[in-house]
Amino acid sequence: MSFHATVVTLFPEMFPGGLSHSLTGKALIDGKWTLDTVQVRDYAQDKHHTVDDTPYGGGAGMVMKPDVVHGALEAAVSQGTPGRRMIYLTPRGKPLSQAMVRNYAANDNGLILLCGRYEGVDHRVIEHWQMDEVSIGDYVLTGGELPAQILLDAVVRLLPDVLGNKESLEDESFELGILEYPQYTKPQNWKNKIVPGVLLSGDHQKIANWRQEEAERITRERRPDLWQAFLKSRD
Ligand code: 6GU
Repeated sequence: MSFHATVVTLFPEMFPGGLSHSLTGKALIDGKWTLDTVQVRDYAQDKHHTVDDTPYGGGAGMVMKPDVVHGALEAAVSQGTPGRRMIYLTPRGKPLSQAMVRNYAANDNGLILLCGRYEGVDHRVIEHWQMDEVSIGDYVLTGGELPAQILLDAVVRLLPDVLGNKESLEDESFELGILEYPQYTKPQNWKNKIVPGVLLSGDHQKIANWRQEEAERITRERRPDLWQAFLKSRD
């Protein structure tokens, strides 16, 4: 039994999309996780296959109908092991963090991901299924399909035996609470830009110290929010 993702969407042809490449694609082929989709439109109730309607209270755009989305979610639930968390991708959601990703990856059963389009989904369905509402950041996209792929990418790389090198996991930004130090490779001189000498010194302690200082400096400059949390975690 492996981690099973079911994506509920009006655009199933967008999947696996980016997830069919690189590490996540290899892991998919190797059966370390599985993916299926549910086409929301298949659960429309009328001959025109209507999936949306105007919002109560007025305003722009359309809202995905609760009965239709509910039917699609019931189908999704029946396609996997009981006990999967259900996530609604929406810009109104809680911002996705590495801590949340770790949590989702720890549930062996997998996930059900609902992708909103238009102005979103009737809120009663979200409440009924007690879904987590998750956003990938403070900007607006046309739908939840790309966010669902981003969330799955972040989760799948944490599944057992997906990432070759365990160390690269432990060392990484967000696991440590700060951003990563800059990296360099050959040639040593490129367009008259020289690789920092300490990296060629062979002194592992000096290299580790330099990298730590660089990581802290860049975090202080770019992410005062992470920096404050990092300082707090140290005392
Ligand atoms: Cl999850 N959905 C949409 N439509 N826009 C977003 C988002 C999600 N997260 C950030 N922007």
